[in-house]
Amino acid sequence: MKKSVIFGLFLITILLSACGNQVSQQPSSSNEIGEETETFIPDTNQQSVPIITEDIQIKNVEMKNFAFDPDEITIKAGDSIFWVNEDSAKHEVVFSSMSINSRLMSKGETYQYKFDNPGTYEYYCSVHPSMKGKVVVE
Ligand SMILES: [Cu+2]
Repeated sequence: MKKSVIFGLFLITILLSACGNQVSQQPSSSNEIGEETETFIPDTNQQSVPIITEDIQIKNVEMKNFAFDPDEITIKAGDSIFWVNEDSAKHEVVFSSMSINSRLMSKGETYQYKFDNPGTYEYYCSVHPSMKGKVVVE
């Protein structure tokens, strides 16, 4: 009798913790922004939505496992990219065509750049030249 009660409590604890994990895993920092913008576009009820939030967007690019994620990203002119270094190694965002660089970024450091002009902008990491990324500005 006692054993079955303890076992039952044990099961409930596992189930609760499993549910808790699923809930906390769902929001991803990089997906959140994308999902928000997708829900904004088909919304024809624009009366309550300020016009500014439609036009200004910041998209995340993670520097993870010696790669940019996503390595190619499309934004609109006036949008910004927000790079976050998730690696313990240092990384640097370098746009050779624009003589722009983030300087070396340690883990947790971020760099943001606003792209005003349409075009395709390739970049790389100065420390790891095989780390390459592309920003397409429409
Ligand atoms: Cu690097």
